[in-house]
Amino acid sequence: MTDVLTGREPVTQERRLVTEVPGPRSRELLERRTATVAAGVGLTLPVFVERAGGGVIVDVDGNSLIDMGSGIAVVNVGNAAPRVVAAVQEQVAAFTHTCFMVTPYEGYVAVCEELARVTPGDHAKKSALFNSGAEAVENAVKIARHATGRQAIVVFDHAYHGRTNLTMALTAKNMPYKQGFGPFAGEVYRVPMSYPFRDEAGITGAQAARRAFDLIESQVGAANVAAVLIEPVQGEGGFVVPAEGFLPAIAEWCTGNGALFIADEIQTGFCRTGDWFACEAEGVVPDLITTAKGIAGGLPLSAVTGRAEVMDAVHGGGLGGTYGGNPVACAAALATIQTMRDEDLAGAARAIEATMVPRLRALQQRTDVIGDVRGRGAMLAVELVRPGTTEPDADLAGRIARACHAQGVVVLTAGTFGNVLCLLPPLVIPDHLFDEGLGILADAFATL
Ligand code: PLZ
Repeated sequence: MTDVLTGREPVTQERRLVTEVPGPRSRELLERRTATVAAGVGLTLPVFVERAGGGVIVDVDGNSLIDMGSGIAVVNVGNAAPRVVAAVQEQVAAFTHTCFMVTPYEGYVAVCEELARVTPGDHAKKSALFNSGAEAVENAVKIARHATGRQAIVVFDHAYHGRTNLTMALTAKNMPYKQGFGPFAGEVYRVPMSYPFRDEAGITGAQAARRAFDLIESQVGAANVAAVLIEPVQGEGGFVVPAEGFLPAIAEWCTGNGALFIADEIQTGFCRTGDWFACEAEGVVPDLITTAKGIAGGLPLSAVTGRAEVMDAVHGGGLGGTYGGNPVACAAALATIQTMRDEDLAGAARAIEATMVPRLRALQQRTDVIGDVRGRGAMLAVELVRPGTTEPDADLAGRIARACHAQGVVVLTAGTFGNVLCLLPPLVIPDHLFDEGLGILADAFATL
């Protein structure tokens, strides 16, 4: 049946392989890609996409794959979600760009109003819109430095904040993100993360936070800290969920020391972890929050939202960019947020966790290579190790991922050691698809 909003046939919600993966047309396109696209641009699975919707990606050979990646936590509402498509079509036909700093438009303002409503805390908030996650993080740092008159930014082991010069400095992992790209920006200080699977047994969140404060206080000086920047659940670092109490302790330390607490919710935000934002799980209210990815159903948009007085500390003209808050991306964001609200996608993420975690734990019981099962909502992962140790096994993670890909299930890998298999399905994925996807993942463990 055609969709009333888009006039298109919805993508059939099934896994169906009609060629090997990748098929002949994808292989042809891969050859063209290799000849013309810079080698530095990474590639997880060389399947070229023709259509996508719900929990399915259809490739140019007619294969239908189960999407367990959401384009790295972006299409939380599903790919080409009908309301997003309709909103984009209407906006793109009305006007595509004016530059909000030249002649403004309502969509940008409405997105900032929505951000004030959905982000944690009931204080007065303001926002500024940008294009990419990295750009939002850079601007959060600019705002924090300006508002506090301080320079030091504290970040964590395993952190990922982007690939621009400042955000490379904020990102922990060298390969592939930083190798050969220096010199990096200064006044960035790294402290240990709470990583329950790899920390000494029994260390509490508060103790892990104290370990970080001791370093900050002795090596940076609390009075020099503009902001502590953290992903409440780390993304590219391997879906690391800090021990309970860690985030509240950091937020409290910031308040006590005149530093700002910046939550990078670019990957965790917009219902992914079962709340609008991951900070909510422990009642943490960040001073500034960066968002992107899930905000606009696949269109490029990002934001910094924060305490009005902090955001307004920057002089007029100090923030901006040609495309930031593009009207088409804003229309997509408004439709995305409304869809999340109407369809209770935070609840959908919690339901995914409730089904998936017991199955992943059962899988862990049947094999000796899964060291840890973790995550929250529809942001779940297994960390692979050599049997009987905590020694990372990146090679196995790669083999399992490739086995899933060959069977038409798109899974991702992450982690400082490259040994974490990640599941990030669209929140609208039908139960039967992620059930089938998990079955294929389990088979891969049984055969490898
Ligand atoms: N902060 C927490 O997860 C992007 C990176 C993919 P951009 N993560 C996916 C890759 O290999 O480049 C991310 C994130 C967190 C910031 C970012 C950066 O967002 O939109 O990719 O710039």
